[in-house]
Amino acid sequence: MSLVLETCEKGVAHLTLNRPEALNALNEELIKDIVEALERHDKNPSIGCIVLYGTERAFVAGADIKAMLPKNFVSFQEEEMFAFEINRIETIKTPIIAAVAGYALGGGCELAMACDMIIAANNAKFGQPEITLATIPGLGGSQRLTRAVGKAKAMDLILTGRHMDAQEAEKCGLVSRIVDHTELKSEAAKMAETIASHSRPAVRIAKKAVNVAMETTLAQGLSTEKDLFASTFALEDRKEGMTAFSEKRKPKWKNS
Ligand code: DAK
Repeated sequence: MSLVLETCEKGVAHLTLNRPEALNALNEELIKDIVEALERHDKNPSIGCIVLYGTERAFVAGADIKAMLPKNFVSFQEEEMFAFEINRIETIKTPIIAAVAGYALGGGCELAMACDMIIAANNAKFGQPEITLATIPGLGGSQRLTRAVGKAKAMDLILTGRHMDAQEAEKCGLVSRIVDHTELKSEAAKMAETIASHSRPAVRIAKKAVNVAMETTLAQGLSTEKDLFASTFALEDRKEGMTAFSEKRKPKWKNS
């Protein structure tokens, strides 16, 4: 049985991580199920956005420490553990929202950051506490957190191992918005449905454009944006969007 529960509604795939007894700690099975579900929904033309949820107590409390305990230096040289799977999330073209309540620590914070945006419940706690285990972030935390919040805050979090609350996470730009924990699901669904209501290929191009900004120089990014912008003019939907505006009606997307 999968450790990810799935429902689909109004063009949105809702994926709920279901290993509550270990606060959704990531093991091989859970991460495999997450990536398999993401890749399957990414190929489904009726899905325009994906939301990842945990429980109210924990989004994900990190990689499974008990499963990592027997590993040694050679294990990590010879096997990827699930670093490979986390990197596969980067290849998903459909936008992914991490809807975080409770703990998003270590690999959990890294999983949320591998998504396209994070919406946080007011009880969310983020952190990279690996230093308290005498190790360091290994699923992108030292890189993605630093890009998201800057060097000073990333150093503070990674070297102290402290948890950061939702307010601080929003203030430093890690999360896009905070909602009451009772409204996390409905607010995430609303946000996802809005994204899914737009032209699917235009959304994918917009996601690509923003991601380029994280990887390149301003000059190269602006040049890529120019090309991507021009590419939207090859879409039937672009013509429909501008025609519908001129005719004061709602656009009818063909997603082509
Ligand atoms: N792993 C395994 N079990 C965990 C867990 C984790 N990360 N977090 C919680 N649990 C389990 C607890 O052991 C406990 O299980 P039982 O004792 O009931 O069997 C249950 O979940 C409830 O946890 P607590 O009793 O501790 O609950 P509290 O409310 O008191 O505390 C807490 C919640 C989240 C503050 C606490 O559980 C905690 O500090 N958890 C550990 C957080 C942490 O250190 N996370 C970072 C882990 S290191 C890589 C791959 C992966 C990684 C790196 C590299 N490569 C492939 C290169 C990732 C590393 C990490 O994420």
